Amino acid sequence: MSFTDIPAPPARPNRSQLFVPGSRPEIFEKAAKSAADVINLDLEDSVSPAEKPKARANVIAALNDIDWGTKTVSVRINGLDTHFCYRDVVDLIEKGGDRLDLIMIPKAGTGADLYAIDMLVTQAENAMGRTKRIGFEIIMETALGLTNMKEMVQATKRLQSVHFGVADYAASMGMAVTGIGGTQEHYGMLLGAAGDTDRAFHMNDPWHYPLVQMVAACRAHGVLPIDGPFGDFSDDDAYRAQARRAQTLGCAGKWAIHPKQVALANEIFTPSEALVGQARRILAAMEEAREKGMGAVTLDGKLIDLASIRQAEVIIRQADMIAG
Ligand code: 1VU
Ligand code: GLV
Ligand code: MG
Repeated sequence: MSFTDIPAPPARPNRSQLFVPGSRPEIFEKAAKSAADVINLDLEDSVSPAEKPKARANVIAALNDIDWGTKTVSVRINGLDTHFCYRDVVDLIEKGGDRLDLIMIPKAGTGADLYAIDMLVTQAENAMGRTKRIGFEIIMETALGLTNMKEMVQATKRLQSVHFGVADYAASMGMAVTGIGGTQEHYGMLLGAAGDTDRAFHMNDPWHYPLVQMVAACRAHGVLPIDGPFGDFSDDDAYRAQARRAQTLGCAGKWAIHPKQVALANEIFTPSEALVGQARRILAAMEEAREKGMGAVTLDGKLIDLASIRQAEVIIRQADMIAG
């Protein structure tokens, strides 16, 4: 290990993060009763500009009046390039009571963006005598944000999670894409040679690179990496596929932009019994190996060694944390 300490990420489940437009207060209770780990009351892109003040008032009322149980409650504020932003922060803290856990900063581009919101939040918290400190989430969803990931994850101790905002990312990168996440049929390579018949088309994943950049920056600094939205909520199989690959790459959860996606995210980001069982077998086999003075042994015909312990512990820690 490096001599540099890596803090542990927040020990709370973030498998499913259900988004609710702030302009639809009639569905807030449904969100509160859902099985989502985190609720995002949105003031940004699901709310039209004319509705922003009303949505802000709805969200403040919901923070005060609705029983959110043990859920983590987050509000996505408007971006730093809008005049809605400062008012969102100030009103949430001055009028929203103590229930709010997190503020999500969209389109974060530099460490200074987080610094600016931190300053505003700190002033408002101090003025209100708020003792429960608000955590931050940011969305990596611009070319600038991608290139400044390393700086952003170190910008404030308030940061708890980074989210991959695939829709705005595509726009910011100038990608010729209309859907929100998912397979992009033109992003691939033609196999074989000119003149071959039936040349196979090898599909690639256009989201792989930013996702891995995000996961690495997060995991190096004790921040949770979360995969963002998948727009086609009628396609459960495609959602599962996207979520599974995000989990395989190290993400701790994924957004749900419709309530039916909550169960899918919880299913995928809860380690299966089979996986937990295998992790426990590895730990038992390695304990036996240790007693015999060995660091590398064979389990099911495959090598396991001290690194296998660390892999198994990741899975068991996650399962234990979810079991509560
Ligand atoms: O069966 P019921 O009538 O009792 O309930 C409906 C509906 O009210 C409810 N529902 C929700 N409940 C909680 N949270 C939600 N987000 C939510 N959405 C719907 O579920 C029942 C079935 O609903 P539906 O299939 O009739 O869906 P609707 O036509 O009402 O709404 C569909 C959309 C996609 C518009 C809605 O789910 C929604 O607004 N989702 C969140 C959108 C959002 O927050 N976007 C921002 C994050 S994504 C981003 O920024 C970039 C892409
Ligand atoms: C989320 O905000 C996105 O742009 O995908
Ligand atoms: Mg966005």
